[in-house]
Amino acid sequence: MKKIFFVIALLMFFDVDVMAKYVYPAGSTTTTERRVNRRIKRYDSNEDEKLTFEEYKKYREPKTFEERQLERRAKKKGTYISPAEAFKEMDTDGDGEVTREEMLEYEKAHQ
Ligand SMILES: [Ca+2]
Ligand SMILES: [Ca+2]
Repeated sequence: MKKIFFVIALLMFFDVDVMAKYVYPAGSTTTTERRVNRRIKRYDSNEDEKLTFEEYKKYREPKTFEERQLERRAKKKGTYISPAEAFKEMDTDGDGEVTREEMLEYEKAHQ
């Protein structure tokens, strides 16, 4: 039993997303919020807590082989949503920037 807690603690330390898969139920608010927060923190280059389209595009660029494959597969299946489409849908007040709340709403709607 002790071992399990140790593993969970390790996962918490290294990767919230990995932990989210095993500890939190899929699609729980906590997981989504963490993911959105982390994404904004990482790609918000001018640190105003909002993402412009330019900043969002950097997030959407596939960075690994797996991501490129997923993107290709989605395009084939017709489930691919372009960065421009997603951004437009997320930016509900249409001010050209996506806030944490706007992104969170979008993520919740697309789970
Ligand atoms: Ca920004
Ligand atoms: Ca907005």
